[in-house]
Amino acid sequence: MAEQWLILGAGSIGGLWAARLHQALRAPTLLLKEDAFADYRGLTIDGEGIVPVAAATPSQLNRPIDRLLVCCKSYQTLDALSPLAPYFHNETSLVLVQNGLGIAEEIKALYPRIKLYCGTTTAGANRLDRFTIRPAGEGETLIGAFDGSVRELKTIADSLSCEAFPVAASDTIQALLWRKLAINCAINPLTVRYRCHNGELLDIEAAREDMAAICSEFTEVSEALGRADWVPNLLATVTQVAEQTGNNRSSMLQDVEAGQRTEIEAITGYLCREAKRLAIPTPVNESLFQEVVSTHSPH
Ligand code: KPL
Repeated sequence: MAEQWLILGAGSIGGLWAARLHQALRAPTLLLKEDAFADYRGLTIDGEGIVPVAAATPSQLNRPIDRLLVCCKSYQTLDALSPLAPYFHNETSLVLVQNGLGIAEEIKALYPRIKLYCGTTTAGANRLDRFTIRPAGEGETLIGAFDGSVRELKTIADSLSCEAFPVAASDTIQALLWRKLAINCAINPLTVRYRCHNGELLDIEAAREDMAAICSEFTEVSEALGRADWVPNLLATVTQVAEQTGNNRSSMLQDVEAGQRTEIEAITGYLCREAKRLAIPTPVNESLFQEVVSTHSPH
């Protein structure tokens, strides 16, 4: 059935999304590695019980992939896609929803035939253990076409949308992803440097100074790329997000505390690579990148 989605990445968002689509009778299938598949008995949604989303390993697939939702971490994506590539065809739609930027370009270069969409979500969820997810507040999930073509965008967004996990089509997705990148650059690595909740950054003078410097470096790169109007008044926006998510520990701080690899390469690293290409100095972002990579990213 063309409507069915394969979902790669059973983390907090991918798992919650899969469970909601299953409950809405859309019959998604989780793609799991062999070891995870052996232990899999369904997803548990905290407070609701087990949701028996179907699962398969890439080696069990043996059929063309029509629709693939990718929610894994940026640094896992290319390796996770390679065993699936033999099943891609001209009509394969791939929707990428993850923190950071840069992976979509790599996917498009490796698999130019597929139809690529990108998304961003503010839906909240925490993973309690491998297959247990605690929903943490409804959010907005938006999806747009990677190359700007919108021919089937609405059909794709509708097929991923259900009452408990609403998804809408966006024709400004590149601007939204750029703005999200800016917010993540200005909050996530600082919560690692100062080991604090998002809101506490605003109470620490040195952190406030760093935040202002990150925003001004980000704005300079945005201007050089002709994207200044995607991030107007960036410091005010970041301050507001830090206040609104004041009690959160950022995803990067959570990764560091769990001893897991962070997404710094796709967040601050992406900005620094763009800045280098444009010969724009970004010393504050650069120092945070080095700090998080060297101290906290096991490879
Ligand atoms: O997206 C986030 C993250 O932690 O990755 C923010 C917006 C900083 C909220 O915690």
